[in-house]
Amino acid sequence: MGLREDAARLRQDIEDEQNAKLRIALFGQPGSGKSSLINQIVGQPVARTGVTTDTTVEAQIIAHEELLLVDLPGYGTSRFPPNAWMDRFRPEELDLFLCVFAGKFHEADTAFFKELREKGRICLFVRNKLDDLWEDGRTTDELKAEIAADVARQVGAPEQVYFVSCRTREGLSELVDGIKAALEPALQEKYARSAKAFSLAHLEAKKDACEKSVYKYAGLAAANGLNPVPGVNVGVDMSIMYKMFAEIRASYGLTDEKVNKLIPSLLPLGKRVLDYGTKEGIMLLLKKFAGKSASTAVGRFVPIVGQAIAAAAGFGMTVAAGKSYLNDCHELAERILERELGIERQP
Ligand SMILES: Nc1nc2c(ncn2[C@@H]2O[C@H](COP(=O)(O)OP(=O)(O)OP(=O)(O)O)[C@@H](O)[C@H]2O)c(=O)[nH]1
Ligand SMILES: [Mg+2]
Repeated sequence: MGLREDAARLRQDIEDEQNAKLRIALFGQPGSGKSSLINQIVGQPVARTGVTTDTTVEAQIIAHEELLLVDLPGYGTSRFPPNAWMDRFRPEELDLFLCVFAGKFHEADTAFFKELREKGRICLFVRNKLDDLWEDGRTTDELKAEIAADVARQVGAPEQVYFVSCRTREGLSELVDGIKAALEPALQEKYARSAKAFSLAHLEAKKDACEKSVYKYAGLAAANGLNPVPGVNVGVDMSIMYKMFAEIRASYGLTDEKVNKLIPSLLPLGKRVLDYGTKEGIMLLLKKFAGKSASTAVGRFVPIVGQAIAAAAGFGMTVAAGKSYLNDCHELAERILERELGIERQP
């Protein structure tokens, strides 16, 4: 296949990937913390939370990167008797469900869970407000075991229950890993790219998933290279490079606001991430890597980008620029997470 065909296929591939969102739905009793959990998964305050319940009647859909988080209204309430509810929400169009509860576990949730399982859907139980779990004279482990046994009894089989606290962030790393493990590989990559990392292992998975995108975008930018990079005799599609850089930054949650609030020792790296994310910055990086041929590491990506693109003049340069930016974003995110986790770094 020629360059033109490779580029058309790659463009379609990127487009399809972007359109195929990972859909995660949350259901459970009012006030159990569904909206708070959405904010934790995304790593930004995207959903409205509060002590008063505005009894949601419509599903609220929150889009974040490659994720669609669906905040479902109460199932089994008078307004939504179970059948009408099922007709309306088409669970088969959703990839994964989280049954969120706090305090007492409700039978309506079990009924919905069972129906989801019958339809072959993935559903995980999340006991939120772990920080509130307390009873005089009993240990937290005893209380957890009791809750898990209650869930198992109602469902009719042992079920893993994820105990989390949106307040202390305890258990969120395990939940995020559990969600990822339950998904098929292509969706795992989406999840790794879009969800906030609570562990260094997740951050590594994020890097791997982003790297794959870098090759795709770099390939397309090189194949579409109409605008010559000044001083370099190679054209690169700058709008594609710009999109790639913005997506990498977003995947690591490195918003301008977050970067500008960094502690002084991380600020230089933060500024680099912002500066190289501009059109001028990207141009500088491209020039820096001009003449760089695609390295041997490209090998496993050739089937993805195609032979013609892998051999294109600007490909080595666009890949190197993208990877350099990915490394910067990764390093910054790693330093931020290490601080959050209280890990000391040797100077
Ligand atoms: N202590 C504690 N409070 C929490 C936790 N998670 C959420 N909350 C609080 O619980 C209240 C309800 O949280 P929301 O996230 O709005 O709950 P929701 O399930 O979306 O509620 P509705 O949309 O009304 O159904 C808010 O005041 C939150 O701050 C937690 O882990 N621990
Ligand atoms: Mg809510």
